[in-house]
Parts: sequence; structure tokens; C-alpha cells
Amino acid sequence: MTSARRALAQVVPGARRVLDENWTGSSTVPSRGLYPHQWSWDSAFIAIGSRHLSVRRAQRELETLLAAQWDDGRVPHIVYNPAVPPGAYFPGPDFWRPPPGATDAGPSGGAPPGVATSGIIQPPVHALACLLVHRADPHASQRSGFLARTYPRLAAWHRYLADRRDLGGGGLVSVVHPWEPGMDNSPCWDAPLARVEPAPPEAFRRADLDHGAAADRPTDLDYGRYVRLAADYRDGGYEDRADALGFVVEDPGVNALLIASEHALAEIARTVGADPRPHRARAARLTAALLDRLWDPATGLFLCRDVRGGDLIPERSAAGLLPLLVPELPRATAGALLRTATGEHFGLGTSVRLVPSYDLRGHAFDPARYWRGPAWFNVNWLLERGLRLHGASPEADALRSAALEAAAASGFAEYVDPYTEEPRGTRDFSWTAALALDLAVAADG
Ligand code: 9WN
Repeated sequence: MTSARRALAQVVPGARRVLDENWTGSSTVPSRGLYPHQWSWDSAFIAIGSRHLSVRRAQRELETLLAAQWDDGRVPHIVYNPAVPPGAYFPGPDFWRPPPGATDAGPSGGAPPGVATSGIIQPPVHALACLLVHRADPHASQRSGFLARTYPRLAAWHRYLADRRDLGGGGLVSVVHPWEPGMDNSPCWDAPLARVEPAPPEAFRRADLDHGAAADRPTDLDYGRYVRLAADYRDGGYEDRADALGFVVEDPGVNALLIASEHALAEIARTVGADPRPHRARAARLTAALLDRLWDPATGLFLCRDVRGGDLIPERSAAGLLPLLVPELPRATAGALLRTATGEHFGLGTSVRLVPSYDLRGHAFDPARYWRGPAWFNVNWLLERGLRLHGASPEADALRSAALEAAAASGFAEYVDPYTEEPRGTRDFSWTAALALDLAVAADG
């Protein structure tokens, strides 16, 4: 049996089981216990995998999410399932309701009537996901009008990011909460978060520790700060004003994903008969701003910028490698990123097989704790794609094989120790199953 066939045989039945079990009929929960609602970037990754099982289901996944889009264009990071008890996840739907008068948008913020959502965002992987779902069966997609329906929503989403979230004024998108870039507990947030007064412990009750090991999850102090930031944003009516927000950061991962998605949106526009040029132009402007504001030649990596403090944050995170997804990255920059990925700080192909979320040599490195060292499958899927885009096929092939093996061997874990590949976090995690499925199909193809 070839290694591609072996990967298919190892991964496909398990991945299908996880995705079927986590499907609710209109979307897929990331995990039945720990994350019992719909999450934004999870759904994009899930659709990228589930398109191989059912294109209609993948379309539904994305359209359920996009149906919860706010009137200002933002796509919320959580869409709550009304059938799930309110205490099953913290923060629940009630947490996000703005106080009366805080916003013109009414009691549910800007969410459509009858839909309960959070008020913050996650990385914009959705246009890329929509394009890949379309490509799984272009004729059926065309017949069902999938891209024609999703294009206006995706365009409004990107417009919100470009127009309302350029809080640093330099042409990049800022995040206003550590949950927004999706890498919640990254050591990159430690310095900006240190300025935030934590909410008192009696102000909230965590539900995550009912399902996850405390050593794998953020600390209570981190949670206190997450709660304070989210409550302040809500109480300010979700207004995106740099001077009113306690946490404002330009993250290279979020911006790289927006650039990749903006290129996908140009392709979608072309397919539906709209003008692709504004999307290409925005991608080019974002690429120039990314290079200008976040590239750090000394570390050979893109860094985060603390907009409130003004400086680059001197921490090496895997988010800084994600600009490998940018097609117009200068050759020398892509080469430097490849050297950084394979060098001592990320160790790809030398000390580890999967890229860790944070610097193996960093002062805050922890191989078990949430985004402070473990390897995550979505990050590795994105990097595999970026390596291939920039011609590093041997590295991409090795990463793909390692991700496939680790996903199956770990029981589709949420994340793994980068050295031992021991499973961490929850198991039967949807994006691990979905992206392993996608890699297995590509390996076979
Ligand atoms: C908060 C669902 C989400 C992922 C994030 C991951 C984690 C939530 C949490 O789970 O975040 O949004 O409760 O910790 O960090 O990337 O989307 O899988």
C-alpha cells in the first residue's frame, strides 16, 4: 500500500465519524463537550474538510454562520445553539447583550433578530473556505447559487474589517480581544493584557474546566482579563474606537488570512460576474502594510504590534509564519520565513514534525498549555499550504504526512505536545478531523 493510501485508510473513517457526530443538522460543533455551539473560524476549517463528505453540508455550515452576520458586516465568533443549556459554555448568549442605550442596534447588538451571537470576531478564513467548497463541485455549486449568495456577505465582512478595524491607522486590521485572533492564550498577548484590570473571580463561572484539564487551559487570571475586555467592548456598544479599548493588536496571522481570503474573494467575484479588481487592490494594499508594519528582519518573522503601546511585541508565535499564505510575498521574505520555520525556534523537520504555536526556545514555552507551545492542526494545515505556495514541496510533504499520522494517533486531538505528539485539550475535535481529511484527500490526489 502506498503511504497516501495508508493515510486515507487511517484517517477517513475516523474523521467521518467525528464530523458526523459533531454535526447538529445546520452546523458542526468544534467539540460536543467543551465547545457546544458554532464557532466562526472552526466552521471555515470544518467546511474545507466536510466538502469531501458532502458539498451541501459544507455549504450549509458556512451559510449558517454567514446568516448570523451583524448589520455592520462583522461575522460573530460564536453563534449560539438555543437548544444547549445556557451554562454549558461561558460566556453564554446573555453575556453579550449590550446594556440599553449602549448601541443603536438594539438588545442583541447588530445580530439578526432571533439569532444569539457573541460580539467579537475570529480570523477571516471564510472566503477561502467558500472558494474551496465551490471547487469541490463547481457545477453543483453553480446550480445551487452558492457563491452568488455568499459573495455579498463575504464582501461586507471584509469591508467591515478594512473600514472599521484599521485601529492603528496603518492599513492593517486590529483585534480587540485575545479570543479574536483564535490563538487565545498566546504569550504575545501577555504584555498588552498586563495593563488590563481583571474582572473579579466572583463575576463569572468558567465552564471550560468541567471538560478540560486545568494544565492545558488558560489560568483564572487570564480569564478575568478576557471577561473584563469583552464586557467593556459590549458596554461600549461594540464601537471600534482605539482610544476606548484596552487591547488593540495587529496580528500577522489575522492579516495574512485576510489577504489570502481577499484573493479568494477576487476569484469568487470573477465567478459570479462581479468586478474582482477592488479585491485584488485591497489584497495588494494589505500586503504592503503587512510588510511595512509587522516584518521583523532581525528575527526573520512577522511580529504582532501592540497598537496602544506602539511597539512590535518581541515574542515569536506561529502566527508570524502565516504570511507564507500571501501569494505576493517577496521571494526573500518567503525564504527567510522558511529558514525561521525550520530553525531552532520552530524546529520544523529537525526537533519537531509539526510547527509549535510558540517559540520552542521562548521564556513562556509550555508544551501542554493552550497556544503557548502545543502544535495545532489548523496552523499546520495553513503552513502546509503556504510552504507549497512558495515552492517548499519537500517540507510541505513531510508536514502533511506528520499531520496525518498525529491526527489519527491522537484521536483527533485539539492540539498535541510538539515534541512527543501526545494528545492535549479535547478529543474528537472537528477541525482536526476535517483538515486531516482534506490532507488525506490531497495526498491521494
Ligand atoms: C474561545 C473553538 C475555539 C477556537 C479557538 C480556541 C478556543 C474558545 C475558548 O476554542 O477558543 O473562543 O473557549 O477557549 O482558542 O481558536 O476557535 O474551537
